[in-house]
Amino acid sequence: MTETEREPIEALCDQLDTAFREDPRGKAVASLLEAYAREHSDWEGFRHFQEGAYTRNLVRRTEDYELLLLCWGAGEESPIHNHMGQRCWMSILEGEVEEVHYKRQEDGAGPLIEGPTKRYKLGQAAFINDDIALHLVRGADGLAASSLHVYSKPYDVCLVYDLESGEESAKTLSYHSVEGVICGAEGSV
Ligand code: CSS
Ligand code: FE2
Repeated sequence: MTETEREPIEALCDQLDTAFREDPRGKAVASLLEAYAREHSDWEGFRHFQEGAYTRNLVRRTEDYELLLLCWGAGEESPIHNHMGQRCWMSILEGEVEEVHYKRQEDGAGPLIEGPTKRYKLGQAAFINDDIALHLVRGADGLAASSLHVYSKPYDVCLVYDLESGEESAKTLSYHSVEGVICGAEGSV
C-alpha cells in the first residue's frame, strides 16, 4: 500500500509514533486527535457497542502509547478511576461526552470530593493525569457517544474508587475488540 492509500487512522498512528518519539510528553497529541476527529470517519471499523457496559476497542498499542476507541452506550459510564501515573488524551468522534472530576480527601479516607463537570463536543480534545483529578466519563445527557483515547504509556490495570467511602480497588482493563476484531471481553472500565 502506498502512503496515499493509507487510511487516515493509520496515518494518525504514524503521526503518534513520531510525536512520542520526538517528545515523550506528547505535546502534539491533542492537536493530532482534534484534527483527526474533525476530518475523518474511518474509525467506524473500530466502533462496537455492547449492552450494559462501555467498550474499549484497541486501534494500536506500542511501547509508548495505546490508541483506543471507546463506545459509550446510552446511560453507560466508567467507574471513578485514576490513570496510573500516565497521561490520557480524549477527543470526541460522535455525540458529546462529559467527565466529572473527583479528588480524594487529604488523608485518602472518606467520601470523594466532587469537582467540575466538563462537556466535550465533536472534535474537541481533553487531557487528564493523576495530578489533575480522578474522573468518571460518560455520554452527555445519558446519550450514546464515541471517543478516541490515547494513553501514554499503556497500562492494563487501573484503580477505581467508591464515591461514598473513598476506598480504592484495582481493576483489570480489557479490550472488547483488537484492530476491529471482537475478542469477547466481558465488561470494561
Ligand atoms: N480510562 C478509561 C476511560 S475514561 S479516560 C478507560 O480506558 O477505560
Ligand atoms: Fe479516564
